[in-house]
Amino acid sequence: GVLMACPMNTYLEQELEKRFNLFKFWDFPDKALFLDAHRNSIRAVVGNATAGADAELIESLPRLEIVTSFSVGLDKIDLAKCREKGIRVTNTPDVLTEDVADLAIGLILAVLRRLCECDRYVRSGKWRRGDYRLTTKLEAYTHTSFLHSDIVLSGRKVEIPSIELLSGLNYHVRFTGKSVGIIGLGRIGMGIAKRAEAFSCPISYYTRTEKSDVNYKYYPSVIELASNCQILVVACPLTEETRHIINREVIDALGPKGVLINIGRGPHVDERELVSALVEGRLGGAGLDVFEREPEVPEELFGLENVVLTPHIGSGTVETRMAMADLVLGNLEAHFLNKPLLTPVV
Ligand code: 8YV
Repeated sequence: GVLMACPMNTYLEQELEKRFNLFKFWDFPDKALFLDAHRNSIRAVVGNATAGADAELIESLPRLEIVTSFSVGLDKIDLAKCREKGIRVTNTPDVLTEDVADLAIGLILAVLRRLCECDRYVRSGKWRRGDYRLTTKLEAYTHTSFLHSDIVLSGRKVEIPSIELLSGLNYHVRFTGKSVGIIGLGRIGMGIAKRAEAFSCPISYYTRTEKSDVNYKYYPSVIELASNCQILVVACPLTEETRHIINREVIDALGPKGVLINIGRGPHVDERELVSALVEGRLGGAGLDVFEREPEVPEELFGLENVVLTPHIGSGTVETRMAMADLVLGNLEAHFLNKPLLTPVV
């Protein structure tokens, strides 16, 4: 038997149903009763970013052999417990890297160019009715101090007028050339860096240990990174060490001209602090795909046009979700045929 921890993907569910005796945990409101009846027939758990296998579930399944996660993040799986019990663990790396990196760039553009506000403006009929408050705000930069900075475009260094990001990001500002700081320079972080390079952005990063094989500027602390970039992107795994890695101090270092992008996990950010900083205009803006208590999103954010909110869709394209499902199925098949796992973690 295979236990699916929560609903995640219809194709995966159908394929699991074809191949295994599939139990859908959410079909059984009384978990204890369910486990009493089926604990001895479950040999695999399929989890994701919402539900995985904690110590309690692992302990209650004496015949559990493998936990396959429909996610690259493993924060919902007790890896130490799995190691201790000789339970194998797999995830879905690589196949989702490009989509998550794409979304990070999409959120940056959406926040800086206020794409969602613009869309709401057109749909509301204001443009047609001649309410030009939004479109004139676009040009409001003429009232602000103009700075000049050198940036490299298409390999050529050119002088281009640019403005600083303004307090509370009340203006539509350029992405090209803005400095981007990345927390975590793994597959996804590198994908974001490569894309931001194409926008002529100076890239810096924070990881526990400096990378010897990249030319981006390294900062040995998140505070230093945040103090030296305009757009800060969270792209590291969620661990005890990285929980609330974005705290008040970091938010203040990023400041009223800075933008926070989170495509990692909600608990990377102290959400109370983030909300108050945004509401008080101490942070320029934010693009958030993940939240501390999904699907709960702080309602204080709903009225802020310098904030863009998406419902944890980083890997959510047809192509990637299909590839992730195939990896889960491939790992289960390999395991039960005694073959090497495709993407083993434990
Ligand atoms: C998914 C994710 O959204 O890979 C991860 O770590 O968070 C996502 O890909 C999730 O697991 C889908 O069910």
